[in-house]
Amino acid sequence: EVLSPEETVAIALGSINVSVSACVPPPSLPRLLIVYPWTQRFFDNFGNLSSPTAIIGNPKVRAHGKKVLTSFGEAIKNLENLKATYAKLSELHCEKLHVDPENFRLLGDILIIVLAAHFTKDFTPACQATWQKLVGVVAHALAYKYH
Ligand code: ZNH
Repeated sequence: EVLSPEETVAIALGSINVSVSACVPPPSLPRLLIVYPWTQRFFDNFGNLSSPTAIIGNPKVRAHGKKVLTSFGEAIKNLENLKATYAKLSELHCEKLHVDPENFRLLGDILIIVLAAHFTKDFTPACQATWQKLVGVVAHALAYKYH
């Protein structure tokens, strides 16, 4: 079964709305810090990150994860103009935070795993295909100022 681009975007938007409105805490950032522990070094001012439980319960991690997901939502509203939308953030991550852009890809894959775990059979291959594109263009736009 082949979905139109409009349908796949609608599904993508739908899943963001569902996860936000159902108040599911966006667990992508804690998962990134647990699965790829070296990413913790960017957050050494966030307090206790000594175990998966500490990371999941850490309010700063939670708040920052929400910030990142909200910013991700902005991407969906500005797909036509992503580079400009993320120009400032790209500069921040490159020049001030020194986050290797490889980490944007890792976070994108984590987000997809989180969505798959949450939406189970509703997260169809077509839906995944849309999300893979979305996290790909977001990572690309965020890495834009790294040259
Ligand atoms: Zn990031 C910050 C987004 C990824 C690290 N970030 C940030 C912010 C935002 C973002 C919005 C805020 C800014 C201001 O405040 O101005 N990110 C984002 C996105 C993404 C990201 C969208 C993807 C998708 N990051 C990331 C990663 C990492 C990071 C991957 C690592 C690993 N960030 C970061 C840091 C910071 C940020 C460190 C700072 C924090 C604080 O607060 O300190």
